[in-house]
Amino acid sequence: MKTALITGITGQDGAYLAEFLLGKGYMVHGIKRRTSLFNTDRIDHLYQDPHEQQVRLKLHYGDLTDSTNLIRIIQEVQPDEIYNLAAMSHVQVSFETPEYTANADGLGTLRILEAVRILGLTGKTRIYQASTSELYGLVQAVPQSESTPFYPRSPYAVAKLYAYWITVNYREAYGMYACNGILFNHESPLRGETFVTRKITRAAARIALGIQDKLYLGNLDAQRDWGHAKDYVEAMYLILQQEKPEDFVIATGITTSVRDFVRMAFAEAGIQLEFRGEGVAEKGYVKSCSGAYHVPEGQEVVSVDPRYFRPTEVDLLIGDPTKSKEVLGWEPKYDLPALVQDMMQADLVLMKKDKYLAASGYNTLNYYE
Ligand code: NDP
Ligand code: GDR
Repeated sequence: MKTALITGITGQDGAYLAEFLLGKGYMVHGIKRRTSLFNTDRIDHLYQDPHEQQVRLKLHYGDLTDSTNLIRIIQEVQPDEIYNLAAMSHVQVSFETPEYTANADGLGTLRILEAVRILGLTGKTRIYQASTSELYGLVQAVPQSESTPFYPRSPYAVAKLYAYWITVNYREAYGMYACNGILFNHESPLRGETFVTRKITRAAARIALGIQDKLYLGNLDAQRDWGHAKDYVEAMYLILQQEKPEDFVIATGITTSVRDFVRMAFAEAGIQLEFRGEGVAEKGYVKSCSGAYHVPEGQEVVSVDPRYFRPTEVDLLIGDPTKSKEVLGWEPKYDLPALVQDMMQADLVLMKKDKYLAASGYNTLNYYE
Protein backbone atom coordinates (compact mmCIF):
# COMPACT_ATOMS: atom_id res chain seq x y z
CA MET A 1 0.00 0.00 0.00
CA LYS A 2 1.38 3.43 -0.94
CA THR A 3 1.42 6.15 1.71
CA ALA A 4 0.65 9.79 0.95
CA LEU A 5 0.95 12.84 3.18
CA ILE A 6 -1.27 15.80 2.29
CA THR A 7 -0.65 19.23 3.78
CA GLY A 8 -3.76 21.41 3.53
CA ILE A 9 -6.05 18.36 3.66
CA THR A 10 -8.88 20.45 5.13
CA GLY A 11 -8.93 22.76 2.08
CA GLN A 12 -10.81 22.39 -1.21
CA ASP A 13 -8.10 20.46 -3.05
CA GLY A 14 -6.97 18.49 -0.01
CA ALA A 15 -10.47 17.10 0.44
CA TYR A 16 -10.85 16.00 -3.19
CA LEU A 17 -7.31 14.61 -3.30
CA ALA A 18 -7.75 12.62 -0.08
CA GLU A 19 -10.92 11.05 -1.47
CA PHE A 20 -9.19 10.32 -4.79
CA LEU A 21 -6.13 8.66 -3.17
CA LEU A 22 -8.25 6.62 -0.76
CA GLY A 23 -10.10 5.38 -3.84
CA LYS A 24 -6.74 4.30 -5.29
CA GLY A 25 -6.02 2.24 -2.16
CA TYR A 26 -3.55 4.63 -0.52
CA MET A 27 -2.94 5.10 3.19
CA VAL A 28 -3.56 8.85 3.52
CA HIS A 29 -2.09 11.07 6.23
CA GLY A 30 -3.15 14.71 6.46
CA ILE A 31 -1.87 17.73 8.34
CA LYS A 32 -4.52 19.94 9.88
CA ARG A 33 -4.12 23.10 11.91
CA ARG A 34 -5.31 23.47 15.43
CA THR A 35 -8.32 25.81 15.28
CA SER A 36 -10.72 26.94 17.97
CA LEU A 37 -13.63 25.29 16.15
CA PHE A 38 -13.65 22.12 14.02
CA ASN A 39 -12.22 22.81 10.54
CA THR A 40 -12.70 19.38 8.95
CA ASP A 41 -16.12 19.90 7.32
CA ARG A 42 -14.80 19.09 3.87
CA ILE A 43 -13.36 15.71 4.90
CA ASP A 44 -15.80 14.62 7.60
CA HIS A 45 -17.39 12.11 5.18
CA LEU A 46 -13.96 10.43 4.88
CA TYR A 47 -13.33 10.24 8.62
CA GLN A 48 -12.54 6.83 10.03
CA ASP A 49 -12.69 6.07 13.73
CA PRO A 50 -9.05 5.65 14.82
CA HIS A 51 -10.15 2.88 17.17
CA GLU A 52 -11.17 0.74 14.20
CA GLN A 53 -8.76 -1.66 12.50
CA GLN A 54 -7.36 -0.89 9.05
CA VAL A 55 -7.88 2.86 9.20
CA ARG A 56 -6.54 4.44 5.99
CA LEU A 57 -7.00 8.13 6.84
CA LYS A 58 -5.06 9.67 9.70
CA LEU A 59 -4.86 13.34 10.65
CA HIS A 60 -1.95 15.01 12.44
CA TYR A 61 -1.85 18.45 13.98
CA GLY A 62 0.74 20.64 12.31
CA ASP A 63 1.59 23.88 10.60
CA LEU A 64 3.82 24.81 7.69
CA THR A 65 5.44 27.49 9.83
CA ASP A 66 6.78 24.90 12.31
CA SER A 67 9.65 22.82 10.93
CA THR A 68 10.01 20.72 14.08
CA ASN A 69 6.55 19.34 13.66
CA LEU A 70 6.95 18.78 9.90
CA ILE A 71 10.15 16.77 10.48
CA ARG A 72 8.46 14.69 13.17
CA ILE A 73 5.37 13.92 11.08
CA ILE A 74 7.39 13.05 7.95
CA GLN A 75 9.69 10.83 10.01
CA GLU A 76 6.69 9.02 11.51
CA VAL A 77 4.76 8.67 8.25
CA GLN A 78 7.67 7.85 5.88
CA PRO A 79 5.52 8.92 2.92
CA ASP A 80 5.97 7.71 -0.66
CA GLU A 81 4.34 10.93 -1.82
CA ILE A 82 3.88 14.36 -0.24
CA TYR A 83 1.31 16.74 -1.70
CA ASN A 84 2.13 20.20 -0.37
CA LEU A 85 -1.23 21.96 -0.72
CA ALA A 86 -1.22 24.02 2.49
CA ALA A 87 -1.08 27.76 1.96
CA MET A 88 -2.59 31.09 2.82
CA SER A 89 -4.26 30.94 -0.58
CA HIS A 90 -6.25 34.19 -0.85
CA VAL A 91 -4.55 36.73 -3.13
CA GLN A 92 -6.27 39.82 -1.71
CA VAL A 93 -5.69 38.75 1.90
CA SER A 94 -1.98 38.31 1.14
CA PHE A 95 -1.70 42.10 0.75
CA GLU A 96 -2.86 42.35 4.36
CA THR A 97 -0.72 39.49 5.74
CA PRO A 98 2.40 39.55 3.52
CA GLU A 99 4.93 38.32 6.07
CA TYR A 100 2.80 35.40 7.23
CA THR A 101 2.06 34.51 3.60
CA ALA A 102 5.78 34.47 2.78
CA ASN A 103 6.43 32.28 5.80
CA ALA A 104 3.69 29.71 5.17
CA ASP A 105 3.61 29.67 1.35
CA GLY A 106 7.30 30.30 0.61
CA LEU A 107 9.37 29.01 3.54
CA GLY A 108 6.79 26.32 4.27
CA THR A 109 7.77 24.62 1.02
CA LEU A 110 11.46 24.83 1.93
CA ARG A 111 10.68 23.23 5.31
CA ILE A 112 9.04 20.24 3.59
CA LEU A 113 11.88 19.77 1.11
CA GLU A 114 14.51 20.14 3.80
CA ALA A 115 12.71 17.70 6.13
CA VAL A 116 12.74 15.05 3.40
CA ARG A 117 16.45 15.69 2.78
CA ILE A 118 17.45 15.71 6.47
CA LEU A 119 15.56 12.46 7.06
CA GLY A 120 17.39 10.74 4.19
CA LEU A 121 14.14 10.19 2.25
CA THR A 122 15.26 11.78 -1.03
CA GLY A 123 15.34 8.40 -2.76
CA LYS A 124 11.89 7.41 -1.47
CA THR A 125 9.59 10.40 -1.15
CA ARG A 126 8.14 12.20 -4.16
CA ILE A 127 6.97 15.78 -3.61
CA TYR A 128 4.19 17.71 -5.35
CA GLN A 129 4.27 21.49 -4.92
CA ALA A 130 1.02 23.43 -5.43
CA SER A 131 2.25 26.14 -7.75
CA THR A 132 -0.10 28.57 -9.39
CA SER A 133 -0.99 30.54 -12.51
CA GLU A 134 -0.67 33.65 -10.29
CA LEU A 135 3.08 33.30 -10.99
CA TYR A 136 2.43 34.68 -14.50
CA GLY A 137 0.83 37.82 -13.05
CA LEU A 138 1.36 40.76 -15.39
CA VAL A 139 0.69 39.36 -18.84
CA GLN A 140 3.89 38.56 -20.76
CA ALA A 141 2.34 36.20 -23.32
CA VAL A 142 -0.79 34.10 -23.79
CA PRO A 143 -1.60 31.29 -23.54
CA GLN A 144 0.71 30.72 -20.57
CA SER A 145 2.83 27.57 -20.74
CA GLU A 146 5.67 25.98 -18.74
CA SER A 147 8.14 28.30 -20.54
CA THR A 148 6.28 31.62 -20.13
CA PRO A 149 8.21 34.07 -17.90
CA PHE A 150 6.81 34.83 -14.46
CA TYR A 151 5.86 38.32 -13.18
CA PRO A 152 4.09 37.89 -9.82
CA ARG A 153 1.68 40.64 -8.74
CA SER A 154 0.89 39.95 -5.07
CA PRO A 155 2.66 38.89 -1.87
CA TYR A 156 0.94 35.51 -2.39
CA ALA A 157 2.36 35.11 -5.88
CA VAL A 158 5.84 36.25 -4.80
CA ALA A 159 5.83 33.70 -1.96
CA LYS A 160 4.71 31.01 -4.42
CA LEU A 161 7.51 32.09 -6.78
CA TYR A 162 10.05 31.24 -4.06
CA ALA A 163 8.29 27.92 -3.49
CA TYR A 164 8.37 27.17 -7.23
CA TRP A 165 12.10 27.82 -7.57
CA ILE A 166 13.17 26.11 -4.33
CA THR A 167 11.33 23.00 -5.57
CA VAL A 168 13.23 23.16 -8.89
CA ASN A 169 16.48 23.80 -7.03
CA TYR A 170 16.12 20.82 -4.68
CA ARG A 171 15.32 18.63 -7.67
CA GLU A 172 18.47 19.77 -9.48
CA ALA A 173 20.76 20.02 -6.44
CA TYR A 174 19.85 16.78 -4.64
CA GLY A 175 18.21 14.70 -7.36
CA MET A 176 14.88 14.79 -5.51
CA TYR A 177 11.66 13.79 -7.22
CA ALA A 178 10.00 17.16 -6.67
CA CYS A 179 7.55 18.72 -9.13
CA ASN A 180 5.51 21.86 -9.58
CA GLY A 181 1.95 21.65 -10.81
CA ILE A 182 1.23 25.13 -12.16
CA LEU A 183 -2.51 24.98 -11.71
CA PHE A 184 -4.87 27.57 -13.10
CA ASN A 185 -7.98 28.51 -11.09
CA HIS A 186 -10.09 25.54 -10.14
CA GLU A 187 -13.36 25.68 -8.32
CA SER A 188 -16.08 23.40 -6.96
CA PRO A 189 -18.94 23.32 -4.46
CA LEU A 190 -16.16 23.01 -1.82
CA ARG A 191 -14.49 26.29 -2.87
CA GLY A 192 -13.91 28.77 -0.04
CA GLU A 193 -16.76 31.29 0.16
CA THR A 194 -14.58 34.37 -0.41
CA PHE A 195 -13.16 33.35 -3.80
CA VAL A 196 -15.07 35.04 -6.59
CA THR A 197 -16.84 32.02 -8.15
CA ARG A 198 -18.22 30.72 -4.86
CA LYS A 199 -19.10 34.21 -3.70
CA ILE A 200 -21.14 34.56 -6.90
CA THR A 201 -22.89 31.16 -6.75
CA ARG A 202 -23.78 31.60 -3.07
CA ALA A 203 -25.16 35.08 -3.68
CA ALA A 204 -27.05 34.06 -6.83
CA ALA A 205 -28.71 31.27 -4.85
CA ARG A 206 -29.60 33.61 -1.99
CA ILE A 207 -30.96 36.27 -4.33
CA ALA A 208 -32.98 33.67 -6.27
CA LEU A 209 -34.44 32.44 -2.96
CA GLY A 210 -35.22 35.97 -1.78
CA ILE A 211 -32.89 36.01 1.26
CA GLN A 212 -30.35 38.52 -0.13
CA ASP A 213 -30.87 41.66 -2.22
CA LYS A 214 -27.54 42.42 -3.75
CA LEU A 215 -24.04 41.17 -4.56
CA TYR A 216 -21.03 43.50 -4.42
CA LEU A 217 -17.98 42.55 -6.47
CA GLY A 218 -14.65 44.07 -7.49
CA ASN A 219 -13.07 43.91 -10.94
CA LEU A 220 -15.63 42.37 -13.31
CA ASP A 221 -13.24 42.41 -16.26
CA ALA A 222 -10.61 40.02 -14.84
CA GLN A 223 -10.39 36.91 -16.98
CA ARG A 224 -9.66 33.49 -15.57
CA ASP A 225 -9.15 29.97 -16.93
CA TRP A 226 -11.57 28.12 -14.63
CA GLY A 227 -11.69 24.32 -14.23
CA HIS A 228 -13.15 21.86 -11.72
CA ALA A 229 -11.06 20.88 -8.67
CA LYS A 230 -12.07 17.22 -9.08
CA ASP A 231 -10.27 17.09 -12.43
CA TYR A 232 -7.25 19.00 -11.12
CA VAL A 233 -6.45 16.70 -8.17
CA GLU A 234 -6.21 13.83 -10.63
CA ALA A 235 -3.51 15.80 -12.49
CA MET A 236 -1.58 16.23 -9.20
CA TYR A 237 -1.53 12.46 -8.78
CA LEU A 238 -0.46 11.87 -12.40
CA ILE A 239 2.42 14.34 -12.04
CA LEU A 240 3.92 12.14 -9.30
CA GLN A 241 3.51 8.88 -11.29
CA GLN A 242 5.87 9.82 -14.15
CA GLU A 243 9.29 8.31 -14.70
CA LYS A 244 11.11 11.61 -14.29
CA PRO A 245 10.12 14.65 -12.23
CA GLU A 246 8.89 17.62 -14.27
CA ASP A 247 6.72 20.72 -13.95
CA PHE A 248 3.31 20.92 -15.64
CA VAL A 249 0.71 23.55 -16.47
CA ILE A 250 -2.80 22.30 -15.66
CA ALA A 251 -5.55 24.35 -17.31
CA THR A 252 -8.54 24.14 -19.65
CA GLY A 253 -7.17 26.56 -22.26
CA ILE A 254 -10.35 28.67 -22.17
CA THR A 255 -10.70 32.01 -20.42
CA THR A 256 -13.85 33.79 -19.20
CA SER A 257 -14.45 37.14 -17.52
CA VAL A 258 -15.86 37.50 -14.01
CA ARG A 259 -18.75 39.39 -15.64
CA ASP A 260 -19.62 36.37 -17.81
CA PHE A 261 -19.31 33.99 -14.86
CA VAL A 262 -21.86 36.20 -13.07
CA ARG A 263 -24.25 36.00 -16.04
CA MET A 264 -23.90 32.21 -16.25
CA ALA A 265 -24.38 31.59 -12.53
CA PHE A 266 -27.46 33.80 -12.26
CA ALA A 267 -28.95 32.20 -15.39
CA GLU A 268 -28.45 28.77 -13.78
CA ALA A 269 -30.35 30.12 -10.74
CA GLY A 270 -33.16 31.25 -13.04
CA ILE A 271 -32.30 34.97 -13.15
CA GLN A 272 -31.45 36.64 -16.48
CA LEU A 273 -29.09 39.57 -15.93
CA GLU A 274 -28.38 42.57 -18.10
CA PHE A 275 -25.30 44.72 -17.48
CA ARG A 276 -26.23 48.34 -18.25
CA GLY A 277 -23.08 50.18 -19.19
CA GLU A 278 -19.96 48.07 -19.21
CA GLY A 279 -18.27 50.61 -16.91
CA VAL A 280 -15.28 52.90 -17.24
CA ALA A 281 -12.01 51.00 -17.19
CA GLU A 282 -8.97 52.60 -15.61
CA LYS A 283 -5.71 50.74 -14.92
CA GLY A 284 -7.58 47.53 -15.73
CA TYR A 285 -10.36 48.17 -13.21
CA VAL A 286 -13.97 48.98 -13.92
CA LYS A 287 -14.02 52.19 -11.92
CA SER A 288 -17.71 52.74 -12.32
CA CYS A 289 -20.47 50.54 -13.50
CA SER A 290 -24.17 50.94 -13.44
CA GLY A 291 -24.38 47.30 -12.43
CA ALA A 292 -26.35 44.30 -13.47
CA TYR A 293 -30.10 44.30 -13.50
CA HIS A 294 -32.58 41.53 -13.03
CA VAL A 295 -34.55 41.17 -16.28
CA PRO A 296 -37.49 41.86 -16.45
CA GLU A 297 -37.97 42.89 -12.76
CA GLY A 298 -35.57 45.79 -13.21
CA GLN A 299 -33.81 45.94 -9.83
CA GLU A 300 -30.02 46.20 -9.61
CA VAL A 301 -28.64 42.98 -8.13
CA VAL A 302 -24.88 43.24 -8.81
CA SER A 303 -22.81 46.36 -8.10
CA VAL A 304 -19.11 47.16 -8.22
CA ASP A 305 -17.50 48.01 -4.89
CA PRO A 306 -13.91 49.32 -5.24
CA ARG A 307 -13.16 47.79 -1.81
CA TYR A 308 -12.57 44.54 -3.68
CA PHE A 309 -10.04 46.02 -6.14
CA ARG A 310 -6.50 44.77 -5.57
CA PRO A 311 -3.46 47.07 -5.37
CA THR A 312 -2.06 45.17 -8.35
CA GLU A 313 -4.33 42.95 -10.41
CA VAL A 314 -3.81 39.94 -12.67
CA ASP A 315 -5.93 40.78 -15.70
CA LEU A 316 -5.78 37.75 -17.92
CA LEU A 317 -4.98 34.08 -17.35
CA ILE A 318 -5.28 31.45 -20.02
CA GLY A 319 -3.27 28.27 -19.75
CA ASP A 320 -1.74 26.05 -22.40
CA PRO A 321 -2.39 22.45 -21.33
CA THR A 322 -0.54 20.87 -24.30
CA LYS A 323 2.24 19.28 -22.22
CA SER A 324 -0.11 17.83 -19.61
CA LYS A 325 -2.28 16.33 -22.35
CA GLU A 326 0.68 14.83 -24.20
CA VAL A 327 2.79 13.59 -21.27
CA LEU A 328 0.22 12.89 -18.53
CA GLY A 329 -2.69 12.06 -20.81
CA TRP A 330 -4.72 14.44 -18.65
CA GLU A 331 -8.05 15.81 -19.95
CA PRO A 332 -10.58 17.69 -17.82
CA LYS A 333 -14.05 16.13 -17.69
CA TYR A 334 -15.86 19.32 -16.66
CA ASP A 335 -16.22 22.37 -18.92
CA LEU A 336 -17.24 25.77 -17.54
CA PRO A 337 -21.03 25.32 -17.96
CA ALA A 338 -20.81 21.98 -16.12
CA LEU A 339 -18.73 23.58 -13.35
CA VAL A 340 -21.19 26.47 -12.95
CA GLN A 341 -24.09 24.04 -12.87
CA ASP A 342 -22.41 21.85 -10.21
CA MET A 343 -21.61 24.84 -7.97
CA MET A 344 -24.95 26.57 -8.48
CA GLN A 345 -27.05 23.48 -7.80
CA ALA A 346 -25.06 22.73 -4.62
CA ASP A 347 -25.46 26.29 -3.36
CA LEU A 348 -29.20 26.31 -4.11
CA VAL A 349 -29.56 23.27 -1.84
CA LEU A 350 -27.41 24.83 0.91
CA MET A 351 -29.16 28.18 0.77
CA LYS A 352 -32.61 26.56 0.86
CA LYS A 353 -31.51 25.10 4.18
CA ASP A 354 -30.45 28.59 5.31
CA LYS A 355 -33.78 30.01 4.23
CA TYR A 356 -35.65 27.35 6.15
CA LEU A 357 -33.50 27.91 9.27
CA ALA A 358 -33.96 31.68 9.05
CA ALA A 359 -37.73 31.27 8.67
CA SER A 360 -37.69 29.08 11.80
CA GLY A 361 -35.96 31.82 13.79
CA TYR A 362 -32.40 30.43 13.73
CA ASN A 363 -29.37 32.58 12.89
CA THR A 364 -27.74 31.87 9.55
CA LEU A 365 -24.52 33.17 8.04
CA ASN A 366 -25.16 36.49 6.35
CA TYR A 367 -21.61 37.64 5.93
CA TYR A 368 -21.06 38.29 2.24
CA GLU A 369 -17.31 39.16 1.88
P1 NDP B 1 -7.71 26.36 0.41
O1 NDP B 1 -7.54 27.76 0.86
O2 NDP B 1 -9.08 25.79 0.21
O3 NDP B 1 -6.94 25.38 1.42
C1 NDP B 1 -5.72 25.72 1.97
C2 NDP B 1 -5.35 24.68 3.00
O4 NDP B 1 -4.10 25.05 3.62
C3 NDP B 1 -6.35 24.54 4.17
O5 NDP B 1 -6.40 23.19 4.56
C4 NDP B 1 -5.71 25.38 5.25
O6 NDP B 1 -6.11 25.02 6.55
C5 NDP B 1 -4.26 25.03 5.04
N1 NDP B 1 -3.31 25.98 5.63
C6 NDP B 1 -3.27 27.32 5.49
N2 NDP B 1 -2.21 27.82 6.15
C7 NDP B 1 -1.57 26.78 6.72
C8 NDP B 1 -0.42 26.65 7.54
N3 NDP B 1 0.30 27.71 7.92
N4 NDP B 1 -0.04 25.41 7.95
C9 NDP B 1 -0.76 24.32 7.60
N5 NDP B 1 -1.87 24.38 6.84
C10 NDP B 1 -2.27 25.61 6.40
O7 NDP B 1 -6.86 26.22 -0.95
P2 NDP B 1 -7.10 25.26 -2.22
O8 NDP B 1 -7.46 23.92 -1.74
O9 NDP B 1 -7.95 25.97 -3.19
O10 NDP B 1 -5.64 25.24 -2.85
C11 NDP B 1 -4.68 24.26 -2.47
C12 NDP B 1 -3.30 24.77 -2.83
O11 NDP B 1 -3.20 25.01 -4.23
C13 NDP B 1 -2.89 26.08 -2.16
O12 NDP B 1 -1.51 26.01 -1.91
C14 NDP B 1 -3.18 27.12 -3.22
O13 NDP B 1 -2.35 28.24 -3.02
C15 NDP B 1 -2.83 26.36 -4.47
N6 NDP B 1 -3.53 26.72 -5.69
C16 NDP B 1 -4.90 26.77 -5.70
C17 NDP B 1 -5.56 27.03 -6.88
C18 NDP B 1 -7.04 27.10 -6.94
O14 NDP B 1 -7.55 27.64 -7.93
N7 NDP B 1 -7.76 26.56 -5.99
C19 NDP B 1 -4.81 27.25 -8.14
C20 NDP B 1 -3.39 27.12 -8.00
C21 NDP B 1 -2.78 26.87 -6.82
P3 NDP B 1 -7.49 25.58 7.22
O15 NDP B 1 -8.59 24.71 6.64
O16 NDP B 1 -7.25 25.38 8.65
O17 NDP B 1 -7.62 27.01 6.80
P1 GDR C 1 -7.56 34.44 -7.68
O1 GDR C 1 -9.06 34.05 -7.28
O2 GDR C 1 -7.16 35.75 -7.15
O3 GDR C 1 -7.47 34.25 -9.17
O4 GDR C 1 -6.73 33.32 -6.90
P2 GDR C 1 -10.30 34.94 -6.80
O5 GDR C 1 -11.49 34.09 -7.03
O6 GDR C 1 -10.09 35.51 -5.46
O7 GDR C 1 -10.29 36.16 -7.84
C1 GDR C 1 -10.46 35.96 -9.23
C2 GDR C 1 -10.65 37.33 -9.91
O8 GDR C 1 -11.92 37.84 -9.55
C3 GDR C 1 -11.78 39.23 -9.25
N1 GDR C 1 -12.85 39.64 -8.36
C4 GDR C 1 -13.04 39.24 -7.09
N2 GDR C 1 -12.37 38.35 -6.33
C5 GDR C 1 -12.82 38.11 -5.09
N3 GDR C 1 -12.20 37.19 -4.33
N4 GDR C 1 -13.90 38.77 -4.55
C6 GDR C 1 -14.60 39.68 -5.28
O9 GDR C 1 -15.57 40.27 -4.80
C7 GDR C 1 -14.15 39.93 -6.62
N5 GDR C 1 -14.60 40.72 -7.61
C8 GDR C 1 -13.81 40.54 -8.66
C9 GDR C 1 -10.39 39.32 -8.61
O10 GDR C 1 -9.93 40.67 -8.63
C10 GDR C 1 -9.61 38.38 -9.51
O11 GDR C 1 -9.16 39.05 -10.65
C11 GDR C 1 -7.17 31.96 -6.88
C12 GDR C 1 -6.69 31.35 -5.55
O12 GDR C 1 -7.24 30.07 -5.43
C13 GDR C 1 -5.17 31.23 -5.53
O13 GDR C 1 -4.76 30.50 -4.37
C14 GDR C 1 -4.71 30.48 -6.78
O14 GDR C 1 -3.30 30.41 -6.81
C15 GDR C 1 -5.23 31.19 -8.02
O15 GDR C 1 -6.65 31.25 -7.97
C16 GDR C 1 -4.84 30.44 -9.30
